[in-house]
Amino acid sequence: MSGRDFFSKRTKEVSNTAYRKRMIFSFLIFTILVIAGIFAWKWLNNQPGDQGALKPLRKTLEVNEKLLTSTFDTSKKAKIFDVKDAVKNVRVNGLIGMEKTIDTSAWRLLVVRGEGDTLRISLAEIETLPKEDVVFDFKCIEGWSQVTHWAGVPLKAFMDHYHLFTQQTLSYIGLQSVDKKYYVGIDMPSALQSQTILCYEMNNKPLPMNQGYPLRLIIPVKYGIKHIKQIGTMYFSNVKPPDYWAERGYDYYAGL
Ligand SMILES: Nc1nc2c(c(=O)[nH]1)N[C@H]1C(S)=C(S)[C@@H](COP(=O)(O)O)O[C@H]1N2
Ligand SMILES: [Mo]
Repeated sequence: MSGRDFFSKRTKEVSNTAYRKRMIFSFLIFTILVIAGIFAWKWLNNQPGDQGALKPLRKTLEVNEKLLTSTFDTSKKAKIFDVKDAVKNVRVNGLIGMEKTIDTSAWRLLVVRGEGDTLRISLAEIETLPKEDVVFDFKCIEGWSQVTHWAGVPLKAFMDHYHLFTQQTLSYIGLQSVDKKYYVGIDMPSALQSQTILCYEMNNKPLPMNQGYPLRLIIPVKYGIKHIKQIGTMYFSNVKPPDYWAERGYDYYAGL
């Protein structure tokens, strides 16, 4: 039939059998799609977990991650605020792996340079290193943020001081709380970024115990989950160090 005929016949009533055929056909397609959907859902849920997310979902996260990290500009900085904008009542959030008290005379930062090769560094020693202030908008994935004021030694300056040069060529830094119950992995470009500090002061005073005394990480290009408090151990690796919140399904990089 010509195009013209076709259009002129469009409004013509379809016969009962043709109508029924179409109904059955549509219904079949619908049924097949529903069944395919159910199977896809079952398949997804039967997939093994991978670091807290179902494997195919974790794969999606990893693809996103590749896109983001390949375009990640290591010179990218967080916005810096004026000290007078910093809040005095700093929120306390997240007390996983936090000791109630820490004996500073006994505390040492353990820096694992390699297997069987660990530096033990006191707080007093860390305090002699170049100190930087960081005032930035601290953001938690729970949805709150506040401008806060911290100070400590830039992680890059710290690593240079202890001649951790080959370690800087590895892909990640792993950090664990003193009791090892909270732990994070940080990609090296973000760790070496100039605003990242090993922090021992808040509002010009020693860190309060529940804010991470004696030493915490402040890494303004990341969400709060990466700002580990009460650091006990630091190590370096080319494989992703275990990460407390990534294991529970959050994005490993948690970048802003
Ligand atoms: N050891 C340890 N560090 C931690 C956490 C934690 O539970 N334990 N929580 C993180 C989260 S989710 C946030 S938002 C910040 C909160 O830091 P604050 O208590 O100084 O506000 O600490 C991070 N560091
Ligand atoms: Mo958080």
